[in-house]
Amino acid sequence: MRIDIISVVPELLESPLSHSIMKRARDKGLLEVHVHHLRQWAVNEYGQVDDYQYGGGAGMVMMPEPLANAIETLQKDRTYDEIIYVTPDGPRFDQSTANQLSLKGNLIIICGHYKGIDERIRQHFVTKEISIGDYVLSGGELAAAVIVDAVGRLLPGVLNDETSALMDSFQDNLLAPPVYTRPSDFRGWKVPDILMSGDPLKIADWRYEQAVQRTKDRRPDLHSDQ
Ligand code: 6GU
Repeated sequence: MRIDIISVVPELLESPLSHSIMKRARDKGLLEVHVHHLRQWAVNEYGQVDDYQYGGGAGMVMMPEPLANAIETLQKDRTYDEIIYVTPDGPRFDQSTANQLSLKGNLIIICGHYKGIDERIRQHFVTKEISIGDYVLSGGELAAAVIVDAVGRLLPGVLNDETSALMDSFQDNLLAPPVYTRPSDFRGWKVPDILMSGDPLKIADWRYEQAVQRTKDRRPDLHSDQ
């Protein structure tokens, strides 16, 4: 999978996408991330990419021309399955969206700043809008990093047995069960006997029951009786 990100603060994206599992995905060639500085497509020598909004009001708007030129430059080399705009007024990101995006080949992600991007780019270029939650960030970069991480770890070959996504919270709309490691008795707080039993079927049943109970208790909105 290849993801091209258009940003006015590319530095914000480098670190989160260069460590741990994202680093492994990129080193293995399973995930390619290219971050493009929007200023390359600025409208003048001052690097201008934003301007006052028509109709008045505080806050700048990202101009259509640099964004259109950035997208069209990228499109010269390949076709993109989605052009995503990360914005707090988009549909909320979840595991199901991550799963769907992990099946795509090439994506563009546009990171907004200031008051957002000119509406005409949303209408004529953007194919999918995503918000990562009901709160406002100062720019789309951290949201883009969240999306790339959630999608990148699902690509075949990125995770191994130890890190497998199959038991993650939210797969099957269930939260993950509790986990324990050594020592089996820590300050008198003991690991549940069943996990020490060596009986894989009983352990699997216990984990499933715990996952269901946790989901009922903590996230009744996710829980279904099926
Ligand atoms: Cl995608 N961008 C910004 N700026 N704020 C957000 C967001 C995105 N998702 C939630 N808050």
